[in-house]
Amino acid sequence: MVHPLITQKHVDDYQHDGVVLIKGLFKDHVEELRAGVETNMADPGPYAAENLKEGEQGRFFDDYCNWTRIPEFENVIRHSPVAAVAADLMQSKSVQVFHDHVLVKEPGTSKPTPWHQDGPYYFVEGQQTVSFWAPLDPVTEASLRCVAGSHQWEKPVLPTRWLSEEDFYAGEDIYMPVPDPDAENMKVVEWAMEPGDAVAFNYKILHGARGNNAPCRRRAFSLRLLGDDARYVERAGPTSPPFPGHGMKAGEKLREDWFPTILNG
Ligand SMILES: O=C(O)CCC(=O)C(=O)O
Repeated sequence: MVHPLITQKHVDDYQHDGVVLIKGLFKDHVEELRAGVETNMADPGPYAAENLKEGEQGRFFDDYCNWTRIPEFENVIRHSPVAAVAADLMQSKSVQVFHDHVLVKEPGTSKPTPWHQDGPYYFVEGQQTVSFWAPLDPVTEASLRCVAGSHQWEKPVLPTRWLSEEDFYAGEDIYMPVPDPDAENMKVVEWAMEPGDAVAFNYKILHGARGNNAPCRRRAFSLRLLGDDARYVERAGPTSPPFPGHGMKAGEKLREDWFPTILNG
């Protein structure tokens, strides 16, 4: 039996395509998440970034790894259906928190979010991973766009810096160049979404988003969770997020005191 918010088809599609829409995942927590985003923007953490170059219109704010200091985020992580749904989708007994990410595009921000896979920026690898991207405003144009099946690609996609567009791990040649899914006729999935809906996607899924030319804000809360087989890996340089001083070694499970298990069934 899967969680009542989803069906077996969600699980099968997640395994096959690496991405599914979950209607209403955070429907009872929208106001709480909005309050958390307001706190986050009023009091940004050390990793907060503004992602527009001089002269670009609008505002594209992002920040991550704040859930331990923003009670609304912690409450949603621990007390919404997200852990149970994550376990079903990943086919995992355990669910561990990796981190949260807030991404806000104010109205009139035409800058797209570049195509990227999250996995290559992270210091963790595994088949059982899931990221939930949840808009806190109705969204059509600036919804998340994902390339179905890209979690099965043989080579990871080269990670780049969003603002400067530099390579993240300069000189590494294990990566494939960033493709252009629209020009290359890839199967891009995207949905018009209501606040509280979530796109669930594997860390290896190639994804991006258009700019927000709509008259309302596009606030999004993203939550990254891990399953049974996730292990720490070394990268060729500092990762994003960096988690300085983590002290983990290749092949270890992520340390429980920083990345707690929120479900173990
Ligand atoms: O919100 C966006 O524009 C992009 C989100 C994203 O890349 C993510 O949640 O991993």
